[in-house]
Amino acid sequence: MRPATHALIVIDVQNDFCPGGALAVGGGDEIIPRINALMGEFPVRVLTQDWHPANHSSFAANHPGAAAFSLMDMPYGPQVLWPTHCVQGTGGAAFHAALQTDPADLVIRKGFRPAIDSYSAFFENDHETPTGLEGYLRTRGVTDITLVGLATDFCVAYSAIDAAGLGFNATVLEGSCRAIDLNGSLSQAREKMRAAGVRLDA
Ligand code: VGL
Ligand code: ZN
Repeated sequence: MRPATHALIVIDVQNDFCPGGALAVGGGDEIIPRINALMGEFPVRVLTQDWHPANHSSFAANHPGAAAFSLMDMPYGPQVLWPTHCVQGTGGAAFHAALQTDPADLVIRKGFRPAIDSYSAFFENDHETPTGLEGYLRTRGVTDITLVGLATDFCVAYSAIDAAGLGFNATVLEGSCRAIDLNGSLSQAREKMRAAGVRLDA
């Protein structure tokens, strides 16, 4: 067991990000057995859930004529327009059935405001609006955060970079993540994580 100050954050292991889902990440379900095992090693365990209303502004379908995976300028910066995914209360938004959710201390939902996306578990895409996770972790005395889940180059990377920026020791276990890799986004995300002081481990 790791020290009491170490938290595991499991990012978005939901049906829509796994094979057969609306925004499937290749091999997304392969990481689940290792994540289940990791949960037994950490005294603090948090799951995140991408949780969008049907009218969410990150969905291409809500912008007539816009193609999925195109970029749109939002008041908070450029935003990828995604296929409709992880709609609140749908099967696609549910955790994958193989993920053990009982060991989780906290489930944090993000992306529920229609006008703004939230890749990071800590801040929405304006890099300002907090999710509340920082307060939870600090009040539990957490100093070290290990991140796993989906997708490496979006929600995992944004969460890890924010964790490092907030002063946590942040490690991403890349073997327990899978990437979308949209136009080189994986190599870019790895560069940005390294530059932010995130440790990348297998
Ligand atoms: C994610 C795109 C849109 C993720 C969530 O979990 O990485 N990516 N919403
Ligand atoms: Zn999303």
